[in-house]
Amino acid sequence: MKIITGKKEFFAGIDAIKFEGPRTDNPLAYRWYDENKVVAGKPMKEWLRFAVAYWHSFNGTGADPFGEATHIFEWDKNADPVARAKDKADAAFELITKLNLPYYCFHDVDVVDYTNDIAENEKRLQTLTQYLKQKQEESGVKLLWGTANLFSHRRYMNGAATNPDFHVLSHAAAQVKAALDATIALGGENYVFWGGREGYMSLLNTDMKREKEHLARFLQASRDYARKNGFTGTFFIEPKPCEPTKHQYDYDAETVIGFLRQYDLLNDFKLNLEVNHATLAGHTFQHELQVAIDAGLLGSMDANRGDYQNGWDTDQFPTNLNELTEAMLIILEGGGFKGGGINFDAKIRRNSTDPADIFYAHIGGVDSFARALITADEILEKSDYRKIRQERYASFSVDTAKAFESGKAGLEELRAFAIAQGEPAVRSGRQEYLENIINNYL
Ligand code: XLS
Ligand code: NI
Ligand code: NI
Repeated sequence: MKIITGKKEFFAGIDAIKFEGPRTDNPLAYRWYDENKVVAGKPMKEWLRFAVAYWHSFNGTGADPFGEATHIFEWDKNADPVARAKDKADAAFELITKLNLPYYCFHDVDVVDYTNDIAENEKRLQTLTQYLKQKQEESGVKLLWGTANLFSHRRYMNGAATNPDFHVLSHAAAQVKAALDATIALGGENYVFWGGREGYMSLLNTDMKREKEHLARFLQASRDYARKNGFTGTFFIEPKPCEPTKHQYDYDAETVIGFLRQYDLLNDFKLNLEVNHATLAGHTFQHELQVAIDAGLLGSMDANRGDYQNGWDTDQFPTNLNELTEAMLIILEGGGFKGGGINFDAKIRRNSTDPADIFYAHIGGVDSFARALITADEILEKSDYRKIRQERYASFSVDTAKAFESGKAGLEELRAFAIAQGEPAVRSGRQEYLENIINNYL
Protein backbone atom coordinates (compact mmCIF):
# COMPACT_ATOMS: atom_id res chain seq x y z
CA MET A 1 0.00 0.00 0.00
CA LYS A 2 1.24 3.47 -0.85
CA ILE A 3 1.97 5.53 2.27
CA ILE A 4 0.05 8.80 2.20
CA THR A 5 1.29 11.71 4.27
CA GLY A 6 0.10 15.30 4.23
CA LYS A 7 2.37 18.34 4.21
CA LYS A 8 3.73 17.20 7.56
CA GLU A 9 4.71 13.68 8.58
CA PHE A 10 2.95 13.09 11.92
CA PHE A 11 4.50 9.69 12.66
CA ALA A 12 8.05 10.47 11.58
CA GLY A 13 10.45 7.64 12.23
CA ILE A 14 7.80 4.97 11.73
CA ASP A 15 7.79 3.30 8.36
CA ALA A 16 5.46 0.75 6.77
CA ILE A 17 4.55 -2.05 9.20
CA LYS A 18 5.42 -5.30 7.50
CA PHE A 19 4.92 -8.97 8.23
CA GLU A 20 8.17 -10.35 9.66
CA GLY A 21 6.95 -13.58 11.29
CA PRO A 22 6.70 -14.66 14.95
CA ARG A 23 10.45 -14.64 15.59
CA THR A 24 11.15 -11.01 14.74
CA ASP A 25 12.25 -8.75 17.57
CA ASN A 26 11.01 -5.64 15.79
CA PRO A 27 8.14 -4.12 17.83
CA LEU A 28 6.93 -2.28 14.73
CA ALA A 29 6.24 -5.38 12.63
CA TYR A 30 3.46 -7.93 12.27
CA ARG A 31 4.24 -11.37 13.62
CA TRP A 32 1.04 -13.12 12.54
CA TYR A 33 -0.82 -10.86 10.12
CA ASP A 34 0.41 -11.91 6.71
CA GLU A 35 -2.39 -10.34 4.71
CA ASN A 36 -2.26 -12.61 1.67
CA LYS A 37 -1.72 -15.87 3.55
CA VAL A 38 -4.65 -18.13 2.73
CA VAL A 39 -6.54 -19.47 5.75
CA ALA A 40 -9.71 -21.54 5.32
CA GLY A 41 -9.86 -20.78 1.62
CA LYS A 42 -9.43 -16.99 1.75
CA PRO A 43 -6.58 -14.52 2.32
CA MET A 44 -6.42 -13.31 5.92
CA LYS A 45 -7.20 -9.75 4.88
CA GLU A 46 -10.54 -10.91 3.46
CA TRP A 47 -11.57 -12.72 6.62
CA LEU A 48 -10.53 -9.89 8.91
CA ARG A 49 -11.21 -6.68 6.93
CA PHE A 50 -9.59 -4.44 9.56
CA ALA A 51 -10.68 -0.84 10.05
CA VAL A 52 -9.15 2.00 12.06
CA ALA A 53 -11.66 4.06 14.06
CA TYR A 54 -11.22 7.78 13.63
CA TRP A 55 -12.71 8.77 16.95
CA HIS A 56 -10.44 7.02 19.42
CA SER A 57 -7.15 7.53 17.62
CA PHE A 58 -7.61 11.06 16.28
CA ASN A 59 -10.21 12.70 18.51
CA GLY A 60 -9.54 10.99 21.82
CA THR A 61 -7.47 13.15 24.12
CA GLY A 62 -6.97 10.80 27.04
CA ALA A 63 -9.20 13.05 29.21
CA ASP A 64 -11.30 11.20 31.79
CA PRO A 65 -13.91 12.35 34.36
CA PHE A 66 -11.06 13.10 36.76
CA GLY A 67 -8.57 14.82 34.55
CA GLU A 68 -7.67 16.85 31.53
CA ALA A 69 -6.19 15.76 28.20
CA THR A 70 -2.92 13.85 28.19
CA HIS A 71 -2.70 13.08 24.47
CA ILE A 72 -1.19 16.24 23.07
CA PHE A 73 -0.85 15.41 19.40
CA GLU A 74 0.31 17.62 16.56
CA TRP A 75 -2.73 16.96 14.34
CA ASP A 76 -5.04 18.47 16.94
CA LYS A 77 -3.49 21.91 17.25
CA ASN A 78 -4.67 24.19 14.44
CA ALA A 79 -7.19 26.76 15.73
CA ASP A 80 -9.18 26.75 12.49
CA PRO A 81 -11.66 23.83 12.59
CA VAL A 82 -11.44 22.97 8.90
CA ALA A 83 -7.64 23.19 8.83
CA ARG A 84 -7.48 21.03 11.97
CA ALA A 85 -9.86 18.53 10.38
CA LYS A 86 -7.54 18.28 7.39
CA ASP A 87 -4.55 17.72 9.68
CA LYS A 88 -6.50 14.92 11.37
CA ALA A 89 -7.32 13.38 8.00
CA ASP A 90 -3.63 13.58 7.04
CA ALA A 91 -2.63 11.88 10.30
CA ALA A 92 -5.35 9.24 9.92
CA PHE A 93 -4.35 8.27 6.39
CA GLU A 94 -0.68 8.27 7.32
CA LEU A 95 -1.41 5.83 10.17
CA ILE A 96 -3.78 3.62 8.16
CA THR A 97 -1.44 3.36 5.19
CA LYS A 98 1.63 2.75 7.35
CA LEU A 99 -0.29 -0.01 9.14
CA ASN A 100 -1.37 -1.30 5.72
CA LEU A 101 -5.00 -1.75 6.82
CA PRO A 102 -7.80 -1.63 4.27
CA TYR A 103 -10.57 0.38 5.99
CA TYR A 104 -11.54 3.19 8.32
CA CYS A 105 -14.76 4.29 10.09
CA PHE A 106 -15.98 7.63 11.41
CA HIS A 107 -18.74 9.67 13.03
CA ASP A 108 -19.59 12.95 11.31
CA VAL A 109 -18.21 15.00 14.21
CA ASP A 110 -14.94 13.06 14.24
CA VAL A 111 -14.19 14.28 10.76
CA VAL A 112 -14.83 17.96 11.49
CA ASP A 113 -16.15 19.93 14.48
CA TYR A 114 -19.85 20.72 14.32
CA THR A 115 -21.56 23.97 15.32
CA ASN A 116 -25.25 24.57 16.11
CA ASP A 117 -25.91 25.61 12.51
CA ILE A 118 -27.13 22.73 10.32
CA ALA A 119 -26.18 24.36 7.01
CA GLU A 120 -22.68 25.24 8.23
CA ASN A 121 -22.16 21.67 9.47
CA GLU A 122 -23.23 20.29 6.10
CA LYS A 123 -20.81 22.60 4.34
CA ARG A 124 -17.92 21.57 6.59
CA LEU A 125 -18.66 17.88 6.21
CA GLN A 126 -18.87 18.23 2.41
CA THR A 127 -15.50 19.99 2.33
CA LEU A 128 -13.91 17.20 4.34
CA THR A 129 -15.70 14.54 2.31
CA GLN A 130 -13.95 15.84 -0.79
CA TYR A 131 -10.65 15.85 1.07
CA LEU A 132 -11.12 12.27 2.31
CA LYS A 133 -12.25 11.13 -1.12
CA GLN A 134 -9.00 12.27 -2.64
CA LYS A 135 -7.04 10.46 0.07
CA GLN A 136 -9.03 7.28 -0.49
CA GLU A 137 -8.28 7.48 -4.22
CA GLU A 138 -4.56 8.04 -3.67
CA SER A 139 -4.20 5.22 -1.15
CA GLY A 140 -6.87 2.63 -1.95
CA VAL A 141 -8.11 2.78 1.67
CA LYS A 142 -11.90 2.38 1.86
CA LEU A 143 -14.67 3.44 4.21
CA LEU A 144 -16.09 0.43 6.08
CA TRP A 145 -18.86 2.50 7.62
CA GLY A 146 -19.95 5.98 8.49
CA THR A 147 -22.23 7.10 11.30
CA ALA A 148 -23.62 10.19 13.02
CA ASN A 149 -22.81 11.10 16.60
CA LEU A 150 -26.26 11.57 18.14
CA PHE A 151 -25.12 11.40 21.75
CA SER A 152 -22.49 14.05 22.58
CA HIS A 153 -24.35 17.33 21.99
CA ARG A 154 -26.42 18.51 24.93
CA ARG A 155 -29.58 18.57 22.81
CA TYR A 156 -29.39 14.74 22.76
CA MET A 157 -29.30 14.31 26.54
CA ASN A 158 -32.78 12.70 26.41
CA GLY A 159 -32.13 10.74 23.24
CA ALA A 160 -32.11 11.48 19.52
CA ALA A 161 -34.63 9.36 17.60
CA THR A 162 -36.28 8.52 20.93
CA ASN A 163 -36.23 12.04 22.34
CA PRO A 164 -39.58 13.15 23.81
CA ASP A 165 -39.07 16.48 22.00
CA PHE A 166 -39.83 16.23 18.28
CA HIS A 167 -37.69 19.29 17.62
CA VAL A 168 -34.62 17.37 18.84
CA LEU A 169 -35.59 14.37 16.73
CA SER A 170 -35.67 16.60 13.65
CA HIS A 171 -32.10 17.76 14.36
CA ALA A 172 -31.01 14.13 14.59
CA ALA A 173 -32.64 13.49 11.22
CA ALA A 174 -30.78 16.39 9.63
CA GLN A 175 -27.53 15.03 11.02
CA VAL A 176 -28.17 11.49 9.76
CA LYS A 177 -29.09 12.84 6.33
CA ALA A 178 -25.74 14.62 6.05
CA ALA A 179 -23.81 11.64 7.41
CA LEU A 180 -25.52 9.37 4.89
CA ASP A 181 -24.68 11.80 2.08
CA ALA A 182 -21.01 11.71 3.14
CA THR A 183 -21.00 7.91 3.46
CA ILE A 184 -22.53 7.51 0.00
CA ALA A 185 -20.12 10.04 -1.57
CA LEU A 186 -17.17 8.13 -0.07
CA GLY A 187 -18.41 4.74 -1.27
CA GLY A 188 -18.96 3.65 2.35
CA GLU A 189 -19.83 -0.03 2.42
CA ASN A 190 -22.11 0.16 5.47
CA TYR A 191 -23.79 2.64 7.79
CA VAL A 192 -24.00 2.21 11.59
CA PHE A 193 -26.60 3.22 14.17
CA TRP A 194 -25.36 3.00 17.72
CA GLY A 195 -28.18 4.21 19.96
CA GLY A 196 -26.01 5.86 22.57
CA ARG A 197 -28.82 7.73 24.26
CA GLU A 198 -31.73 5.84 22.73
CA GLY A 199 -33.09 4.56 26.01
CA TYR A 200 -34.02 6.06 29.34
CA MET A 201 -32.56 7.25 32.60
CA SER A 202 -35.88 6.76 34.44
CA LEU A 203 -39.09 5.01 33.43
CA LEU A 204 -40.95 7.55 35.59
CA ASN A 205 -40.71 10.10 32.78
CA THR A 206 -40.63 7.74 29.80
CA ASP A 207 -43.23 6.34 27.40
CA MET A 208 -41.11 3.40 26.30
CA LYS A 209 -43.57 2.03 23.75
CA ARG A 210 -43.85 5.33 21.96
CA GLU A 211 -40.09 5.93 21.98
CA LYS A 212 -39.38 2.53 20.46
CA GLU A 213 -41.93 3.19 17.73
CA HIS A 214 -40.20 6.49 16.99
CA LEU A 215 -36.86 4.70 16.77
CA ALA A 216 -38.28 2.22 14.26
CA ARG A 217 -39.82 4.99 12.18
CA PHE A 218 -36.53 6.92 12.26
CA LEU A 219 -34.62 3.87 11.01
CA GLN A 220 -37.16 3.28 8.25
CA ALA A 221 -36.92 6.92 7.13
CA SER A 222 -33.10 6.75 7.16
CA ARG A 223 -33.14 3.55 5.12
CA ASP A 224 -35.57 5.03 2.61
CA TYR A 225 -33.51 8.20 2.18
CA ALA A 226 -30.27 6.25 1.70
CA ARG A 227 -31.75 3.78 -0.76
CA LYS A 228 -33.34 6.61 -2.77
CA ASN A 229 -29.90 8.20 -2.99
CA GLY A 230 -28.07 5.13 -4.22
CA PHE A 231 -26.78 3.49 -1.02
CA THR A 232 -26.55 -0.25 -1.65
CA GLY A 233 -24.67 -1.24 1.51
CA THR A 234 -25.96 -2.64 4.77
CA PHE A 235 -27.20 -0.77 7.83
CA PHE A 236 -25.89 -2.05 11.13
CA ILE A 237 -27.35 -1.66 14.60
CA GLU A 238 -24.73 -1.80 17.35
CA PRO A 239 -26.27 -3.27 20.51
CA LYS A 240 -25.27 -2.01 23.94
CA PRO A 241 -27.25 -2.47 27.17
CA CYS A 242 -26.46 0.76 29.00
CA GLU A 243 -23.91 3.60 29.27
CA PRO A 244 -24.58 6.42 28.75
CA THR A 245 -28.26 5.74 29.53
CA LYS A 246 -29.41 3.45 32.31
CA HIS A 247 -31.19 1.21 29.83
CA GLN A 248 -30.63 1.26 26.08
CA TYR A 249 -33.29 -0.09 23.75
CA ASP A 250 -30.71 -1.96 21.63
CA TYR A 251 -29.77 -4.01 24.70
CA ASP A 252 -28.13 -7.02 23.08
CA ALA A 253 -28.23 -9.12 19.90
CA GLU A 254 -31.43 -11.01 20.74
CA THR A 255 -33.23 -7.78 21.64
CA VAL A 256 -32.18 -6.07 18.42
CA ILE A 257 -33.13 -9.06 16.27
CA GLY A 258 -36.61 -9.06 17.83
CA PHE A 259 -36.91 -5.32 17.18
CA LEU A 260 -35.79 -5.61 13.55
CA ARG A 261 -38.28 -8.42 13.01
CA GLN A 262 -41.12 -6.49 14.64
CA TYR A 263 -40.57 -3.43 12.46
CA ASP A 264 -39.81 -5.27 9.22
CA LEU A 265 -36.20 -4.10 8.98
CA LEU A 266 -34.50 -7.46 8.47
CA ASN A 267 -33.86 -6.95 4.75
CA ASP A 268 -31.70 -3.88 5.27
CA PHE A 269 -30.24 -4.15 8.77
CA LYS A 270 -27.71 -6.47 10.39
CA LEU A 271 -25.69 -6.30 13.60
CA ASN A 272 -22.41 -4.65 14.47
CA LEU A 273 -21.34 -6.44 17.67
CA GLU A 274 -18.87 -4.96 20.12
CA VAL A 275 -16.90 -7.07 22.59
CA ASN A 276 -17.18 -4.71 25.55
CA HIS A 277 -20.91 -4.19 24.94
CA ALA A 278 -21.49 -7.95 25.09
CA THR A 279 -19.76 -8.17 28.44
CA LEU A 280 -21.74 -5.19 29.79
CA ALA A 281 -24.91 -7.06 28.80
CA GLY A 282 -23.79 -10.00 30.92
CA HIS A 283 -22.86 -12.15 27.94
CA THR A 284 -19.63 -13.42 26.50
CA PHE A 285 -18.78 -11.94 23.12
CA GLN A 286 -18.96 -15.48 21.74
CA HIS A 287 -22.59 -15.67 22.85
CA GLU A 288 -23.47 -12.51 20.94
CA LEU A 289 -21.64 -13.75 17.85
CA GLN A 290 -23.47 -17.06 17.92
CA VAL A 291 -26.85 -15.36 18.31
CA ALA A 292 -26.18 -13.09 15.31
CA ILE A 293 -24.77 -15.87 13.13
CA ASP A 294 -27.66 -18.21 13.90
CA ALA A 295 -30.00 -15.48 12.63
CA GLY A 296 -27.84 -14.83 9.54
CA LEU A 297 -27.22 -11.29 10.82
CA LEU A 298 -23.53 -10.99 11.72
CA GLY A 299 -22.64 -7.85 9.80
CA SER A 300 -19.54 -6.51 11.49
CA MET A 301 -17.75 -6.16 14.79
CA ASP A 302 -16.16 -3.50 16.96
CA ALA A 303 -13.02 -4.97 18.44
CA ASN A 304 -11.96 -4.09 21.97
CA ARG A 305 -12.07 -5.53 25.46
CA GLY A 306 -13.29 -4.43 28.86
CA ASP A 307 -11.64 -4.65 32.24
CA TYR A 308 -12.80 -7.52 34.43
CA GLN A 309 -12.45 -5.42 37.57
CA ASN A 310 -14.87 -2.68 36.57
CA GLY A 311 -18.13 -2.28 34.73
CA TRP A 312 -17.90 0.22 31.93
CA ASP A 313 -16.87 0.42 28.28
CA THR A 314 -13.11 0.82 28.72
CA ASP A 315 -12.46 0.19 25.01
CA GLN A 316 -9.04 -1.38 25.47
CA PHE A 317 -7.27 -2.95 22.54
CA PRO A 318 -7.91 -6.70 22.24
CA THR A 319 -5.08 -8.98 23.38
CA ASN A 320 -6.70 -12.04 24.96
CA LEU A 321 -5.83 -14.96 22.69
CA ASN A 322 -8.07 -17.54 24.34
CA GLU A 323 -11.16 -15.39 24.01
CA LEU A 324 -10.31 -14.26 20.49
CA THR A 325 -9.71 -17.84 19.38
CA GLU A 326 -13.11 -18.86 20.72
CA ALA A 327 -14.62 -15.90 18.85
CA MET A 328 -12.81 -16.77 15.61
CA LEU A 329 -14.05 -20.37 15.86
CA ILE A 330 -17.59 -19.04 15.75
CA ILE A 331 -16.87 -16.48 13.01
CA LEU A 332 -15.10 -19.07 10.84
CA GLU A 333 -17.79 -21.70 11.24
CA GLY A 334 -20.40 -19.03 10.54
CA GLY A 335 -18.75 -18.04 7.25
CA GLY A 336 -17.43 -14.60 8.31
CA PHE A 337 -18.91 -11.12 8.31
CA LYS A 338 -21.75 -10.07 6.05
CA GLY A 339 -20.50 -6.82 4.56
CA GLY A 340 -18.51 -5.62 7.54
CA GLY A 341 -15.17 -6.35 9.17
CA ILE A 342 -13.21 -5.75 12.35
CA ASN A 343 -13.21 -2.13 13.43
CA PHE A 344 -10.85 -1.23 16.26
CA ASP A 345 -13.26 0.65 18.50
CA ALA A 346 -10.45 0.86 21.03
CA LYS A 347 -8.24 3.54 22.50
CA ILE A 348 -4.79 3.75 23.96
CA ARG A 349 -4.73 4.36 27.71
CA ARG A 350 -4.64 7.81 29.25
CA ASN A 351 -0.98 7.38 30.15
CA SER A 352 0.05 6.04 26.73
CA THR A 353 1.07 9.40 25.40
CA ASP A 354 3.36 8.78 22.43
CA PRO A 355 2.02 8.79 18.86
CA ALA A 356 3.89 5.48 18.48
CA ASP A 357 1.59 3.96 21.14
CA ILE A 358 -1.25 4.10 18.58
CA PHE A 359 0.89 1.90 16.34
CA TYR A 360 1.75 -0.63 19.05
CA ALA A 361 -1.92 -0.82 20.01
CA HIS A 362 -3.09 -1.56 16.48
CA ILE A 363 -0.25 -3.96 15.76
CA GLY A 364 -1.16 -5.93 18.90
CA GLY A 365 -4.84 -6.01 17.98
CA VAL A 366 -4.21 -7.01 14.37
CA ASP A 367 -1.76 -9.76 15.34
CA SER A 368 -4.05 -11.11 18.06
CA PHE A 369 -6.89 -11.54 15.58
CA ALA A 370 -4.60 -12.97 12.90
CA ARG A 371 -3.18 -15.51 15.33
CA ALA A 372 -6.66 -16.38 16.58
CA LEU A 373 -7.81 -16.92 12.99
CA ILE A 374 -4.92 -19.30 12.28
CA THR A 375 -5.45 -21.15 15.56
CA ALA A 376 -9.20 -21.44 15.09
CA ASP A 377 -8.73 -22.82 11.59
CA GLU A 378 -6.30 -25.46 12.88
CA ILE A 379 -8.71 -26.43 15.63
CA LEU A 380 -11.51 -26.86 13.11
CA GLU A 381 -9.34 -28.79 10.66
CA LYS A 382 -7.16 -30.92 12.92
CA SER A 383 -8.83 -31.44 16.27
CA ASP A 384 -11.96 -33.38 17.22
CA TYR A 385 -13.72 -30.14 18.28
CA ARG A 386 -16.39 -30.36 15.57
CA LYS A 387 -16.80 -34.09 15.96
CA ILE A 388 -17.36 -33.88 19.72
CA ARG A 389 -20.06 -31.28 19.26
CA GLN A 390 -21.79 -33.26 16.53
CA GLU A 391 -21.66 -36.45 18.52
CA ARG A 392 -23.35 -34.75 21.44
CA TYR A 393 -26.50 -34.65 19.34
CA ALA A 394 -26.08 -38.09 17.73
CA SER A 395 -29.17 -39.45 19.47
CA PHE A 396 -31.32 -37.23 17.27
CA SER A 397 -30.59 -39.46 14.27
CA VAL A 398 -33.17 -42.07 15.34
CA ASP A 399 -36.57 -41.99 13.62
CA THR A 400 -38.61 -40.77 16.59
CA ALA A 401 -36.17 -37.89 17.14
CA LYS A 402 -36.31 -36.93 13.47
CA ALA A 403 -40.08 -37.03 13.65
CA PHE A 404 -39.91 -34.75 16.71
CA GLU A 405 -37.60 -32.30 14.95
CA SER A 406 -39.85 -32.12 11.91
CA GLY A 407 -42.94 -31.61 14.06
CA LYS A 408 -44.42 -35.06 13.36
CA ALA A 409 -43.96 -36.72 16.75
CA GLY A 410 -45.91 -35.45 19.75
CA LEU A 411 -45.79 -36.12 23.48
CA GLU A 412 -47.45 -39.57 23.11
CA GLU A 413 -44.73 -40.84 20.72
CA LEU A 414 -42.03 -39.35 22.92
CA ARG A 415 -43.48 -41.07 25.97
CA ALA A 416 -43.52 -44.42 24.20
CA PHE A 417 -39.89 -43.91 23.13
CA ALA A 418 -38.86 -43.07 26.71
CA ILE A 419 -40.45 -46.23 28.07
CA ALA A 420 -38.91 -48.42 25.35
CA GLN A 421 -35.41 -46.99 25.88
CA GLY A 422 -35.40 -46.88 29.68
CA GLU A 423 -33.31 -44.45 31.74
CA PRO A 424 -30.85 -42.39 29.63
CA ALA A 425 -27.11 -42.93 30.14
CA VAL A 426 -25.12 -40.18 31.91
CA ARG A 427 -23.05 -38.44 29.21
CA SER A 428 -20.17 -36.01 29.73
CA GLY A 429 -20.27 -32.55 28.14
CA ARG A 430 -16.43 -32.72 28.09
CA GLN A 431 -16.00 -29.00 28.74
CA GLU A 432 -12.48 -29.20 30.18
CA TYR A 433 -11.35 -31.44 27.32
CA LEU A 434 -12.60 -28.82 24.83
CA GLU A 435 -11.06 -25.94 26.78
CA ASN A 436 -7.71 -27.68 26.62
CA ILE A 437 -7.95 -27.92 22.84
CA ILE A 438 -7.75 -24.12 22.56
CA ASN A 439 -4.48 -24.00 24.54
CA ASN A 440 -3.08 -27.03 22.72
CA TYR A 441 -3.35 -25.23 19.38
CA LEU A 442 -2.30 -21.73 20.46
C1 XLS B 1 -19.84 3.36 22.08
C2 XLS B 1 -19.90 2.80 20.75
C3 XLS B 1 -19.55 3.77 19.62
C4 XLS B 1 -20.06 3.22 18.32
C5 XLS B 1 -20.19 4.21 17.22
O1 XLS B 1 -19.86 2.66 23.08
O2 XLS B 1 -19.08 1.68 20.71
O3 XLS B 1 -18.18 4.02 19.60
O4 XLS B 1 -19.25 2.19 17.87
O5 XLS B 1 -21.08 5.21 17.50
NI1 NI C 1 -18.61 0.66 18.96
NI1 NI D 1 -18.54 0.93 22.78
